[in-house]
Amino acid sequence: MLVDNINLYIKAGKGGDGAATFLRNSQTAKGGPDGGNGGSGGNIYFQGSTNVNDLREFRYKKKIIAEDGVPGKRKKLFGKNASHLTIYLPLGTRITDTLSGNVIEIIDTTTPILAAKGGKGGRGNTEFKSATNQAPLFAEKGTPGEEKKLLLELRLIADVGLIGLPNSGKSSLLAVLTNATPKIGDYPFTTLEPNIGMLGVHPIADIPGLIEGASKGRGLGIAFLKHIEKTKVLVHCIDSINENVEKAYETVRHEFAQHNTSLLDKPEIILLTKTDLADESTIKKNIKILQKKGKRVLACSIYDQNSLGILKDELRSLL
Ligand SMILES: Nc1nc2c(ncn2[C@@H]2O[C@H](COP(=O)(O)OP(=O)(O)OP(=O)(O)O)[C@@H](O)[C@H]2O)c(=O)[nH]1
Ligand SMILES: [Mg+2]
Repeated sequence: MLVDNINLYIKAGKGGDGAATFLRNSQTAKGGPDGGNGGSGGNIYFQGSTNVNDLREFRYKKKIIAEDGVPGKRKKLFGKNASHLTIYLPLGTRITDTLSGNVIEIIDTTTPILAAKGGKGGRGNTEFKSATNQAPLFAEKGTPGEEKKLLLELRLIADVGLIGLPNSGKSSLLAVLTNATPKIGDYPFTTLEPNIGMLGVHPIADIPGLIEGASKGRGLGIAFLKHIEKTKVLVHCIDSINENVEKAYETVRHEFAQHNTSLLDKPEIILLTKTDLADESTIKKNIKILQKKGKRVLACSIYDQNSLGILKDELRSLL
């Protein structure tokens, strides 16, 4: 389970002030009131989106402020309404209004949720003209936009967890299977924090590589295993050119056992990665060795679309 907590301040736009003006032109020296109304301030909406996977963007963007409405003008000109702002959030985001305690959850991609309402535009003095007051000197002010201090929380339970030794191609796979853009590097421990991406409606997470002794704190340790405890399927990535694929497999399984033995019973696909780097006989030999584990064994390369298609189909049918 990946948890993201973010504090966010939002403020809708203020309504534009109404104008208090009087008609003046070459024919009219002392005309009647002609002040227009102010425009309304911009609303802020939340909307669920499957193109957003996490709350990363809000780690730096702490304040979101919508535009103000434009003030009214002379000649009964109305000020323009400000445009509204929509903030896209991943499905499953919980939003708590820290003042009122109200909680809403983003559950679909279709319904925009009004988070902060823009202020109303003030009426211009034209609207206050009456039988008893032909020349009102005043106009209304626009009202302020709503402002809120929110806590955004995302608890994403990945359906698929990509696991394996460091440098076995987990993040590369996440990048080709989903819309995620994790860091990829030709060295161990490129991934320092789990990444998540969506394969259709299914969240997939990669986690930092595990090494022998991870359960005793070696490498980045095994704390990240908690992120994959609730996944439905594990994809155990093993580099095709690893000289001892069985040892690679058992090393990771051994660290699982130290953390939580229930991980050992999870449905698992064993995936030989980077097949473009190995010759066919090595791949065949390694598949044979791994098949002895009694699991489904697949082989793929991020450069071989066909192999990725097979993997995707297999995952879809398991989910
Ligand atoms: N030729 C080839 N290289 C690959 C393939 N998949 C991954 N790589 C390379 O292998 C290296 C490691 O890839 P990563 O995806 O960062 O591996 P990782 O398992 O996420 O590594 P850590 O985050 O360090 O645990 C990078 O240099 C990738 O470009 C593949 O299918 N073919
Ligand atoms: Mg990685």
